[in-house]
Amino acid sequence: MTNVEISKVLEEIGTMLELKGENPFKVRAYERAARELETQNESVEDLVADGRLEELPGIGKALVEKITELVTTGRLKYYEDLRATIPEGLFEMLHIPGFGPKKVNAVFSKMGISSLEELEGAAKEGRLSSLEGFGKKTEAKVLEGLESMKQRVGLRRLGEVLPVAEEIVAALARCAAVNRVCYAGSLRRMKEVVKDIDILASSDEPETVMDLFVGLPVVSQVVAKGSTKSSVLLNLGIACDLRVVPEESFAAAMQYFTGSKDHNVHLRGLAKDLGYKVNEYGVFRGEERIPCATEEEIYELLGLQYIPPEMREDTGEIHLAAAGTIPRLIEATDLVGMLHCHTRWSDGRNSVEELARAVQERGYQYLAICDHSQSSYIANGLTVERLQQQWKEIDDVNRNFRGFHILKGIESDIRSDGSLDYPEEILEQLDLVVGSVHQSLNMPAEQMTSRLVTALSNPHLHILGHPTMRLLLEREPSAFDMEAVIEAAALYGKILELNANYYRLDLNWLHCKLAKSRGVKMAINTDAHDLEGLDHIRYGIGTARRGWLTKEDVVNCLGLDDLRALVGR
Ligand code: DGT
Ligand code: CA
Ligand code: ZN
Repeated sequence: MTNVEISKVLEEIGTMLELKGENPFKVRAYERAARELETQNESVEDLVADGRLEELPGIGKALVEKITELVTTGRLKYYEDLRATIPEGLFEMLHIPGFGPKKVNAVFSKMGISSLEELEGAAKEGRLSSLEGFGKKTEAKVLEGLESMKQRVGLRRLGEVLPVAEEIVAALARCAAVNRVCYAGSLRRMKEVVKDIDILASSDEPETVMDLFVGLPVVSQVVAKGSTKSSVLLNLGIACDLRVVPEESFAAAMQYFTGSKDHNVHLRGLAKDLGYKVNEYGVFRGEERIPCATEEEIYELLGLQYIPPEMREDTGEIHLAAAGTIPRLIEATDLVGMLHCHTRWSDGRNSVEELARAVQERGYQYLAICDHSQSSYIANGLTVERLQQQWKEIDDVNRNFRGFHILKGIESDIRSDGSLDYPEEILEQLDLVVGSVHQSLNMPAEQMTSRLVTALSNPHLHILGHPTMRLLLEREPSAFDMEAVIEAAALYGKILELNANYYRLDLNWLHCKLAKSRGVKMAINTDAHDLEGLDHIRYGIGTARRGWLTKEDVVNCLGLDDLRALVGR
């Protein structure tokens, strides 16, 4: 078991104890132990094997026993027994935004509510607000949260789905009976959240391909199996459709099933005016098929430049294509620097050196380390003293690199009044200041707008981090006037972040488009807390392309000297 897996179990025990209203000290002990193991460099399995587990801070005898049982048997009786005593509905309630274990315990122990339905009933009847510490506002929030939960059932985040789709495509591509295979739909358009996976293959032996498809290990249930279309449910919890078409239809089918629907409707109208018919089987003039081997040929036939899938949302791209002015969208290889990453100095998993090596190996020329600032004590934010120690380490590590440079950055909290988290004389010594809101996310919209505008007007701030604070399928964006914030960024010459973490993708693609139209520069940042997090950059690139961004719009496409000049450092 990995450290993260073990720490998840401990964290869940903490949550379950809290759900049961147990002693807070006991709850904290598990939470603390979970954090300790998660940030441990050494493998917990090794520590158990060497009998050194007890040396870790906050890990007493009882915890040693439990962790040992867990890593040696892969199970933990205490955890399983605890879980069996808690109704499943209480776990579901934890997914309601703003509804933590304490509140769940309150409705369960005081009102006997143990399911989402009962909770909704109580809220609708106004009974919830009579509970101590609840009130009308909480009640309204619960209803709102339940509503948004219903909407997100059956949706998954891009970053959860794309790797699985690639695995399926790769497995099909290895089959000799398959000519071409690709995923289409919202996934190919790199939409941040998708409903299902649409896969398309061309083959003369569709049955062989379908047999292979329904037997893949990622499949949990076969819903329908035919020779042209099969539908399955994936372990991931969403559906996947495979359509197998003759080779001559492949390009048209790709175009059709990539969507979006609005783009296709617009395109078909255009085709009709030119005397063509375009559908999923091909392109036709009357009864005659016009051979098109690629999507490029289809667009060309209609007098259009090729339109990248990410742009196919019918927000003006067809006009650009007709005028021949589709921009060359940004690509992952255009990025030369990685900004906003975390190390062990705050809540990341790696040392400065490990992170820098990994970033260099991925082909970048520089890295800005931006750990959390002092107010973020939960994330182990840096006091001035620790920040200065980190600078020393960065200087030392920098001496070991050629053709690669580590910048001293920070992800400073933006406090409720819009101020940053360190005195000026510290801020001015930093190479790069990202400012982000992490607390008081729900202040009134006007107040949040002025908080962000104040931060943008601060001469020491360079980048506004994850501006809306949303977490996809989990937390709604904070309410504020986005136009005003973008205007302020333009006025003060500040950079807005496109946070590439697939839980965030913040700014979203429409905001990116808006920012670009106001001449505001963006930074595509992974906000990585471990090495795997560096690879989330592809989701940021996808979102940037949906927002029509080119490399000229993105500051980490600049060489180091140009970037320094831009931020005045
Ligand atoms: P989602 O909701 O994340 O699955 O989004 P999409 O875009 O993948 O939607 P989906 O899976 O319902 O359909 C895949 C593509 O097939 C869609 O992007 C366009 C095409 N399509 C599906 N139904 C229609 C339709 O009724 N009319 C047209 N023009 N295109 C359709
Ligand atoms: Ca789809
Ligand atoms: Zn942050």
